[in-house]
Amino acid sequence: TDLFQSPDYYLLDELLTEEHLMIRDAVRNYVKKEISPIIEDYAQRAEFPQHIVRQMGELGCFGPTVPAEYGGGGLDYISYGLMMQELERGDSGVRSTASVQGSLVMYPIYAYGNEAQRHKYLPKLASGEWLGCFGLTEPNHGSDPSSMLTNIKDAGDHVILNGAKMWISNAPFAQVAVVWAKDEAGIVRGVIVERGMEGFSTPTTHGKWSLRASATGELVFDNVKVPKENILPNVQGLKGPLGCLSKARYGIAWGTLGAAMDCYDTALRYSQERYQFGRAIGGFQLQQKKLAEMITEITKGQLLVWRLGVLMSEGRATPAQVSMAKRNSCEIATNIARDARQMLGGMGITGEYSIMRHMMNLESVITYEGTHDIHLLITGMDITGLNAFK
Ligand code: TGC
Ligand code: FAD
Repeated sequence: TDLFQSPDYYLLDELLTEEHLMIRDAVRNYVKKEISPIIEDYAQRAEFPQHIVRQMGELGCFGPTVPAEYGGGGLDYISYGLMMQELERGDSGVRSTASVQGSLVMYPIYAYGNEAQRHKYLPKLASGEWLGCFGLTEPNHGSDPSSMLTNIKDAGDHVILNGAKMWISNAPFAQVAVVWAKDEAGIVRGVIVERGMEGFSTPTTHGKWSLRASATGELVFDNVKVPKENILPNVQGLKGPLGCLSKARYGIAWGTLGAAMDCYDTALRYSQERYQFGRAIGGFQLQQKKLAEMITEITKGQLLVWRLGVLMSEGRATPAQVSMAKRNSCEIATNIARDARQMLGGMGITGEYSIMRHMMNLESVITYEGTHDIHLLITGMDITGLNAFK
């Protein structure tokens, strides 16, 4: 059987256009040919497969919603979602690389940058010639980025950047970092920092049991001189980085469903082939309950992200709607991975199957881009009008 069946229990493919299906199948085939055969090995060795950056660029996975004149795909949000779904079917770390590049680096340069910045950075990021990273989280300020300490001070034709960011995806290999820092008035500004600027370093974070095939690091700024032309001119305040997060969280809502689909497909097939007590384990009610609940949650999740994609393409989706979908997809994917792993018995803990890797990856995904708790509180605030953060 095809390793990459997409569960489509409610015939949701009928909601997609020919173009959507073509894009989805192209990324699905790419993952099948180039990612799945190698990714377990890279994850076991905790190594980032650098060569896939160019490949994903060529396939159009970076900044698919950015207009074509800047190297993007000029596509709608359903296309973007489907790409993230297929990449994360392979590995959450691979999808992370694309989320960061497209939504957290290209999007802010496109949305908040000037023409010179767009032309200088976007085509090289879109093609994968350059890799980017996004620095918001700090060692002491994760869920509450408004308390960040990283700062810029005016020094004539440049600013002096000081501070440190932590848990930054792509950092060790990135040529470009979009960094959020406070100016002397305490206003959050976006700054494009380039590798090679004096005083800028990107130490690698070691010892992760999750997203092992994605490189994570710190960004350390020790009196870095950044030319003023590298400041993003068209946004001020926390809504700058939060606006990028809305795009990336949307992609994660689709992506984690891809990981869930892979776990479901694997467990379903295994349950038909594995015999105990003289029969396929899929014939036992306890295993059927797990599988039936998995496909039910995947189907509900697919409907939610499809509708959200339509609203995103129309420019009508609210950040709180994005939070609900990110939270729901991460939760169901995490639960599905755990159940699927159990269905494989001892085989489930090995790298012979993808499930344990997905399960461990999803612990990062349910934490980054706003933790599970934070997204619940965003929904709570939206429906009650009462702010639980402050
Ligand atoms: P608050 O006062 O609520 O908002 C400040 C301003 O921002 C606006 N806003 C948004 N705009 C666009 N999109 C969103 N999602 C927005 N959320 C809020 C808001 O309207 C306001 O605008 P204005 O004009 O009034 O100034 O801010 P707050 O300080 O109270 O914070 C609220 C909170 C807790 C929800 C927010 O800080 C938050 O989301 N915290 C979680 C932090 C987070 O998600 N960090 C992620 C780091 S990046 C990452 O993890 C990448 S992993 C990538 C990968 O590898 O795939
Ligand atoms: P904390 O904020 O310290 O939270 C600890 C616990 O407290 C959590 O359970 C949280 O839900 C809870 N909590 C916090 N506040 C509240 C509250 N008000 N009410 C109730 N509970 C609360 N960041 C970037 O900027 N760029 C990246 O590229 C990036 N990549 C990442 C990659 C990985 C592998 C990981 C693990 C993280 C990455 N992050 C990145 C950081 C990520 O966004 C943060 O880890 C996340 O926002 C949570 O922050 P924290 O880890 O400091 O946890």
